[in-house]
Amino acid sequence: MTRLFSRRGFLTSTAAVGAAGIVAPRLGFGQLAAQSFGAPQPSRGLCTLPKLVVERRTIEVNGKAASIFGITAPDGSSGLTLDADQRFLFELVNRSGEATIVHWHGQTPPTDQDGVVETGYEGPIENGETHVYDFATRPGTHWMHSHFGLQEQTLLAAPLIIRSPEDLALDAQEVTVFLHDFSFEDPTELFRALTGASVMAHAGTAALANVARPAPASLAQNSISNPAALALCGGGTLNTIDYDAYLANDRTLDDPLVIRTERGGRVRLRLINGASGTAFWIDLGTLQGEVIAADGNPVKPVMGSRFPLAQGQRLDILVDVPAGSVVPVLAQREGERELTGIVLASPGASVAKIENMAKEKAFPIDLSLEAKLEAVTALPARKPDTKREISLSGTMTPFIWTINERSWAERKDIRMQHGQRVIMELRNNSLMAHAMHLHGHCFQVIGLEDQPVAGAVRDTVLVPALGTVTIAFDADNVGRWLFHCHNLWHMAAGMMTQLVYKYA
Ligand SMILES: [Cu+2]
Repeated sequence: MTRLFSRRGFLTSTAAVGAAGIVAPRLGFGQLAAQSFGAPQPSRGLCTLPKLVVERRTIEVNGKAASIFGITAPDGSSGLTLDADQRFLFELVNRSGEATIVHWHGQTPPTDQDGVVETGYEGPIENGETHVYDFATRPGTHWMHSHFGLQEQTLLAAPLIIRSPEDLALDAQEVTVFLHDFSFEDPTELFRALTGASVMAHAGTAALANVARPAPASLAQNSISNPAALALCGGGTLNTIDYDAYLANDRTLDDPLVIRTERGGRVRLRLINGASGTAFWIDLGTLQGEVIAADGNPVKPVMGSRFPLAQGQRLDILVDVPAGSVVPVLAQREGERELTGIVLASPGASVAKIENMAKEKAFPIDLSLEAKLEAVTALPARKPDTKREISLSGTMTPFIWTINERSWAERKDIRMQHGQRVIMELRNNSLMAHAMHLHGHCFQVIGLEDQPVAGAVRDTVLVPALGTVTIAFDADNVGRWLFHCHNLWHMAAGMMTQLVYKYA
């Protein structure tokens, strides 16, 4: 685990490719698409490309072996770190034993390299097959995860860090914290307990919604007494599933990752909520941290010690660990007491055991931080060309979640024109919060409830139960783009649609 986020290996391997004078093939997108849909490909010289490998691995959770997925970088580490001047040029190799597709969350590639099957550009990568990806990177703290079936729940997910020249100049030790929720139950069983639906083995996540039927009352009753008990909280519902563990960099607080501080104790935390069904409060205890980026995009600094982080979101936080001290960086499950996290420790400081339960239950995550965030680089000022109202709805029983009253299977595409400034008012009519993620674009948060704001530029925003959040973006990346809730269970039960625009 100490090599988890090492980046040297990759830099060395790309340097070696360059030094040997081997020129990687630059495929046109037509070629890429053709290759994507074909039978298993012969190597055709692509062996010169660095490989990202999707495979199974085993970790220990609560003292038991757990078989999960992973995405392994060329240097053998989990996850990937690139410098901003490097293209994302990889052969994605599927050795997982089943079909998959991997989405580059936070990147804005051409639409046919987004790593999803639902928009129709790419087919699934069958076991043993590869896809090649080649696009300019967007700097920041991002991640990559399966967009296929329920694989994300089984940790087919990893950090994807792109370091800008400013990051490299910042004199701080970089520590990536990748949060997840874990269950020993098969995700298809968890989903069946929620919906009463069977799950097709070979399907994009959205296709699961095709088989999600309203659960008969008896099934809904059963699901509540199922080991995957539904956690009901107050009038609304906070957590869909009670997990067996909450992980930070694959570990629980029984045996957390301990990072010894360098450079006078200045640390840049790159926090990623890769959990499928859990939102967290990041808790720095008595220490004050400085938020400097949201979803990889710089924000004007905001000080604090407790920060909400919805599914799919990222926060970069600068902290100064005083000499001789130990600072747990904790993540508390919203509405509950469970904790996970890592430990920052000064050299020589002794690390005591950390409780894995907070003294008190956390509140639901909210917009308290969002309201303070302000983009360093806002969208250029211009008049909007079109405004859309988007309604988010759904219920636990039956377990069906919709956008504009339609599930993915029955969706009406949201159509716009290339070059438009688009405003979307996201109105949550349901009693659960939704972490809404737009593929292929960054949007700016411009309204929280009735308040106009000049908020963060990001790709995933929390819309609280019965709340309204307004976002603006420029339709500058032609194609078909998914827009969905990043609670995997909501997405699988229909909460996804598609934005569509062509070249004018
Ligand atoms: Cu949702």
